[in-house]
Amino acid sequence: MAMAVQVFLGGLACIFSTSLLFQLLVGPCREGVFFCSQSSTKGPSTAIVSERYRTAYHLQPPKNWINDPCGPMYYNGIYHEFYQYNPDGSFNPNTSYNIVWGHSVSTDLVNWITLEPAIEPDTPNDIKGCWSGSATIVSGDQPVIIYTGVIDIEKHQVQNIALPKNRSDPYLREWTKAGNNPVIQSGVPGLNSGQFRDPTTGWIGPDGLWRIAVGAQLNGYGAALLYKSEDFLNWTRVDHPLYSSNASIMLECLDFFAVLPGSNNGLDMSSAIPNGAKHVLKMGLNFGEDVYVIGVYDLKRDVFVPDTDDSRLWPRIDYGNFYASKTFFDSKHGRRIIWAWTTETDSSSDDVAKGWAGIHSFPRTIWLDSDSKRLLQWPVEEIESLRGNEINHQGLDLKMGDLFEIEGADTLQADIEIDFELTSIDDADPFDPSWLFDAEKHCREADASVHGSIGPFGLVILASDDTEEHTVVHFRVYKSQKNYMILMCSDLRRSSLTPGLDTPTYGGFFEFDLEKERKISLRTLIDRSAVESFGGGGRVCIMARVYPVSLVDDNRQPHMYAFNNGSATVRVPQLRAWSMRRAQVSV
Ligand code: DQQ
Repeated sequence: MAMAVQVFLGGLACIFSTSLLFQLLVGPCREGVFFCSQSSTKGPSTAIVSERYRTAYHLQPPKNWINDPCGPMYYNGIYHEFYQYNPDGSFNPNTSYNIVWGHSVSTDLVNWITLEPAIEPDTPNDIKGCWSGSATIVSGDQPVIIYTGVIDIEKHQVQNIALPKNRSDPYLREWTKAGNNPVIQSGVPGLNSGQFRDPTTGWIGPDGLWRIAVGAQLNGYGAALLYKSEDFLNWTRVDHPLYSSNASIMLECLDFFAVLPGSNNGLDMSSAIPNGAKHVLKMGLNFGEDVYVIGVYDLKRDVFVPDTDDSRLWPRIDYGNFYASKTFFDSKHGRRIIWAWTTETDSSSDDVAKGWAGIHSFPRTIWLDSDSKRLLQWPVEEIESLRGNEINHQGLDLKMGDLFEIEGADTLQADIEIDFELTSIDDADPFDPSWLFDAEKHCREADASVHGSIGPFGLVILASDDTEEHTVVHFRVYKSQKNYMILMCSDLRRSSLTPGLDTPTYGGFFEFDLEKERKISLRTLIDRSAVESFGGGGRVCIMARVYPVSLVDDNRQPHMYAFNNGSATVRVPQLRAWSMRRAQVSV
């Protein structure tokens, strides 16, 4: 390939283009590639314990361990986010039985005030831990939390209610547990009382009664048990589950909500749901995968009927490090918002040394595509208040092997929006439907260094000067029988030279009508150790955690590039990148 090296100077688009440089940046370590250092001995083992990795605009409390988001709600002008929190340190409190509901409040979903924990294990109904749950605003003005209490060291579980002590406190700082707790006990034939948790937000059924679902293991399978109540305090079980599946032995952190195809207005589950709405059941499968199923809520039978029962084809809410997600209806803006827990991918001793572990993904608006096949997600627009100086490029042509350095933004804290326009789609490689069952494998095998007809193209971010460390987010385009299939990957295998980190390759496919729309968009939020990407307008989302040694060792800015390594030239009609200011996430 011809050697050409270009840089962006004084507003002129200049592009690096050498096969060697290209391989150096995006290829995984391969034998015989002289610059590729497989060994990770360069990085000090304590490299992770650095303030440089602490995120600047993703929610986390000042210190300690957090996991699942719990009971998010908007009430009287304030957003509330509760979360599983370990008051004793930055380790997983699973065996110390002391997990509480941490509490943060915000007026804009960007800046947060950390309050005292809202619910702590101090009654026989939750003495071994206050686990996940939800908030419902009953009768328009009464917030009610329903959560799982762990009652003994065997981790038997019951469901409890907590109410604000003083509704006129704008922050709802103190919560009182209901006198009739537990409001729901296990006691169901075939139910494993050690796998019975995470009650959903309530919704009103056709008979005017409240309903909630509780995740469970029933007769060895995952089930969403259904309960009804007139007053939200006294609950009776409906004799059949809302849904059950053998896709997992347990359904964790259920979420059930209605959506209108093609409309990004959210629907309030406490009100009547308009005709034409679909329902979504979000389930945590196999203790680590958040999948969703679109379907119909059959009001007569009071069951959820999924559009497909084939669990192998259920899409993930996010194909990366993203679990225990929870949505809520934001009545201020009439939208539905989702967020999730994102783990650290270092060791637990590193977490103890850092003094913090776990963040929440940035809040995203979530809605249903017009064809009712896919949920779309996009960071809430309030994020734009953090945008600082902007870099803007137009009309770049990326030929095979081209790398375009994006300079001038803070590459450690950035928001990048880039469109890739396909000049020709005739030569797309054929799609093999079996790839749908393991997109990650496909991302590993056909990584960014492997030429394709259309793609790979995307971003190389958090790259060290010598490029030995870098993270790649990229697309490949395939032609299927009916349409085009786009693979989106987030490849972390070279994200850090520190040994012992979990550095997977994440991936997901989405269908896209390239005949109609030739542009595939990529938005990536870089927040130090968090890389949160939205492909195809939010059809596939991938959250990732990375800890490049070079950030700590050199204390300098990493590099960021747009690239193309497919035969077809890809146009970039528009590339915008903003430096992101630090939010006040833990005041
Ligand atoms: N985390 C909570 C459980 C939930 C799990 C305990 C999911 O309620 O099922 O911290 O991460």
